Amino acid sequence: MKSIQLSRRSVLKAASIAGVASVVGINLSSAKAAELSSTNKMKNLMQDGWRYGHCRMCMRGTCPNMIRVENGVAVQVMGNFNTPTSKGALCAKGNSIIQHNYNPYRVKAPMKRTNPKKGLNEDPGWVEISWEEALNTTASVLKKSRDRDPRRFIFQIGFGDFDFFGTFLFYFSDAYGTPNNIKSNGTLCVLHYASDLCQGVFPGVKPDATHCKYILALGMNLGMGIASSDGGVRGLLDRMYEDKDIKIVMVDPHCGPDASKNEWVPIRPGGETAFLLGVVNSILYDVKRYDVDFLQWRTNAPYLIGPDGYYARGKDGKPQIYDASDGKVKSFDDKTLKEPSIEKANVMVNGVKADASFVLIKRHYKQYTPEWASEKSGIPASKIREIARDFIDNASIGESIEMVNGKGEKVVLPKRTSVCEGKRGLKNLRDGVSGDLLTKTLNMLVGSMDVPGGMLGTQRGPFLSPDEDGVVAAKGEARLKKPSYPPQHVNLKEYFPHKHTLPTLAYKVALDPHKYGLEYEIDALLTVGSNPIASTTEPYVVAESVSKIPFSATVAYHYDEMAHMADILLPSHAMLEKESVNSYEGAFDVYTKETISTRVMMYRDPIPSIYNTMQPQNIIIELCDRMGMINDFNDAINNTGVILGEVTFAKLDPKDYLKHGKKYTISEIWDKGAKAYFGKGLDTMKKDGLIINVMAPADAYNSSWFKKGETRHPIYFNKTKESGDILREFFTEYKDKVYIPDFDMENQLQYYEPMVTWRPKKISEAKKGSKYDLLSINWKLPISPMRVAGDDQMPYLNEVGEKFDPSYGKICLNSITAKEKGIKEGDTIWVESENGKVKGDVHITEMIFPGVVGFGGALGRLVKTLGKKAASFPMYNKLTNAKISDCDPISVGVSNTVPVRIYKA
Ligand SMILES: Nc1nc2c(c(=O)[nH]1)N[C@H]1C(S)=C(S)[C@@H](COP(=O)(O)OP(=O)(O)OC[C@H]3O[C@@H](n4cnc5c(=O)[nH]c(N)nc54)[C@H](O)[C@@H]3O)O[C@H]1N2
Ligand SMILES: Nc1nc2c(c(=O)[nH]1)N[C@H]1C(S)=C(S)[C@@H](COP(=O)(O)OP(=O)(O)OC[C@H]3O[C@@H](n4cnc5c(=O)[nH]c(N)nc54)[C@H](O)[C@@H]3O)O[C@H]1N2
Ligand SMILES: [Mo]
Repeated sequence: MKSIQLSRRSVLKAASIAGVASVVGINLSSAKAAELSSTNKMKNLMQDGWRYGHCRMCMRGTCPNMIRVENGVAVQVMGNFNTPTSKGALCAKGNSIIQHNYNPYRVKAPMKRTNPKKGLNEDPGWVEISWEEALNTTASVLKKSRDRDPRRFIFQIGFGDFDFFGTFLFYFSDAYGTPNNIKSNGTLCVLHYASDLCQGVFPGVKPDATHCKYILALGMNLGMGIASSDGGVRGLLDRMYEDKDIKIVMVDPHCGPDASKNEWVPIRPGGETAFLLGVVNSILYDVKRYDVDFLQWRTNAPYLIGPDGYYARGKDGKPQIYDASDGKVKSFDDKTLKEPSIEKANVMVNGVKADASFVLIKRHYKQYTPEWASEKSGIPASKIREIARDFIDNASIGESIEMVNGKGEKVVLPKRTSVCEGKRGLKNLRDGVSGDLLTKTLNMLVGSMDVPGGMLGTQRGPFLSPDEDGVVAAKGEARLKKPSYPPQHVNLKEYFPHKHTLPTLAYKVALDPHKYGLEYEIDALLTVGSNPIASTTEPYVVAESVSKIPFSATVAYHYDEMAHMADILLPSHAMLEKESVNSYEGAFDVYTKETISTRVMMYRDPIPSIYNTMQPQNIIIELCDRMGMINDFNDAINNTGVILGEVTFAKLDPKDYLKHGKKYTISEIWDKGAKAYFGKGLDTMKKDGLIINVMAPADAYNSSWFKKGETRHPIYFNKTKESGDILREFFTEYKDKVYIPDFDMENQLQYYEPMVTWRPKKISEAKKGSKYDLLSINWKLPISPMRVAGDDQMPYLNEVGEKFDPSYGKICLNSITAKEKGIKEGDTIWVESENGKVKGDVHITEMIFPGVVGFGGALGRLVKTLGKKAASFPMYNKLTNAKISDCDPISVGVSNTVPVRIYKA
């Protein structure tokens, strides 16, 4: 039970290798920060009551800021102007951070519930208690549960407190010994499988906007729609308005900020995979140009495939390639290989007839013409052809660029400048992984992976590594974890080896675990900054399940839905009161000139807390101590390493391991981690605020770390097929035992295929005249990306939202649809799906596809304890569901777009 396999951790492990290497060999210029912090301007500010910090008003948290404190009160905030990435900018969220501190709806002291009845409409009857009582009560229940069976406890975290999430992920559940570490952030955020499969990275890939010339984006923000100030958006705007040599095409049912400043190609929701198939088809059959060299040497396109759909292997067990230079079939790593053929068909390998995988790919995608794709997506065939041609014409196939690496050598790297990417709008659909894999196919057709101008992984440096077949080894969610019975984990992850997270399923199982084959029941829950009631789907089912768990405690900032259902509240410091370290590993939107090679380690010097609250990490450490598991906790850190940011983590040298019998504070732990990682501890960070680390340009590209032919990207997704075949065998063997509602094995497993096939789905079939005749969508807004930091409560943000964004908290309809339904601007309507209904006010706009009902912002609350305003917004997540038959079968992401009908309220 001790060594739970969690995908993120293995990626973290690999990341640490990259991290260490990037510190060696690379121009480490932390002296720069020291120099900057000693300038007169900064010195004067420090004397004036300013102190270093970094923002966390969204989950990025990578904009260093500064806070001025007067008589213990935070009175002013600004960005840290010494930061090379954010350059001292802050967004609206960042500017509202002081309100986060003085939010009147905070939990101000430890609380105990006196009303035993739990429910969203029950008054918990909070009574203030001491920290001693709160910690001892929680520790004693958790200890009892642990002694009985550690699996009976759920530890649940999310992005609400990303300071915590980004530095604490697994320790407590590892130390406790429960497999039930649940993250609420995932079912509506399934971004990861295809990037891991094709590029071996987590959380994903981003365009290199320093060099790229053409971005084809589906169902995503490139930055402006979410607006962090950490550098991506600025870099992109520079490319758009100064260099003027980048073309950005946004394929989306809704025209957000990025689309409005570039080309918006409106699409009917559900037609994304068809559109991408049409583009692939047009490249292969109209344009007929692609990066042959890349396909030959950096993908598995030449690998010969046998009649069973798998690599045809030679006598040595290795995949085989036909060498067109001498007409021989050779193992993929044969040193004499000169001209790998991607076109060879009907060649004999070890007694079977085989074709190069690219031959199969061309054959398979032949059926999906732009005319066919047009009918499914609502995008004209001529537009699909134009996009295919532009994608190739702008790709710079055959070009290269000279750069310097960390050893000071000049190296020549391929440069490819067309990229395709999708995010939640593409991936959170029934066929989301299929669509995502097609975006990778497009990038592989032009060779724009891990090269200047291409799609780059979050982890950079010598990160890619080949598996035994010479193809990128997946490190996270695309790595197959063998299915098994009986399930151990309350989210049934044993059946879904490539899932992201399954919080809603977990709470359904927790309601009746034995029905699902679990050998235990759930009797305790501890949550930090996570809210599966509001942020996932089927809120009332989750709430009912949470209410039935005999004991739950919440590390609470404010009285949100999870706090409302808890027995004990362990009040958390607000953002500014929390000490924190974080590391900037690259923007979440695009890489730009300033950000591509730069890592910034940042520190937050906490201001004195105003209420009887604690630093969340220290609450957990206190609990460990009181439960007698401090040694297990220390071991968990020694085993995992110290997490210093989303993907940066430091493995301690055994001589620096946390010692048994000693209770460390989180600051002491970070200090050790920072020293191990940067050779400098919290002292330096306190003094300088930042540690800046600049990589040599070439080293930022993974392709520069391995040679041609040494690590190939899979354009033929044999591993996806393999997972499906292994699952089929498993589910067939256990067919009388495994219980999953709404699960049809063949229907599910057909999606596990080596090449993408179009399949109709609920939303692509929704028709005029049927009960649910419209389609609903939802998007993030710059001022409300999620519920992180109580964004929906901040008066300043609500004011900015309502003043500047007409879609803020509104239900958007195209004028054609509004007219058809007899609805006017400002009318209050019900939006109803088969899962639930939501009421809200209408905004009529041309910036949405006709027939689509669009919800602006991740808003809406089911409790009134966060103020009237937060509770007044429509909550989109009531409309969706976590039925396996509606989710993506591989990532198990919820289909975030559903058929709906509307009527006046
Ligand atoms: N409708 C809709 N739903 C979405 C999304 C969307 O765009 N629209 N986005 C999805 C995505 S991409 C993700 S990653 C998930 C994220 O989902 P979660 O990981 O659950 O994160 P949040 O809902 O942002 O925040 C969780 C809870 O923490 C509370 N909180 C805020 N600040 C603090 C704090 O300082 N400390 C503590 N302890 N709690 C705090 C919030 O009020 C909220 O109730 O949401 C998903 N859900
Ligand atoms: N600054 C900042 N940046 C962040 C975050 C943050 O908190 N702050 N959060 C991060 C997180 S956790 C995530 S997951 C990412 C998410 O980043 P994105 O995926 O970019 O975010 P969304 O706005 O949820 O969805 C993107 C687009 O999908 C479209 N869409 C919705 N439904 C459909 C559909 O059915 N079809 C198509 N084609 N499009 C559709 C919407 O109109 C919207 O324009 O953002 C990350 N970036
Ligand atoms: Mo997310």
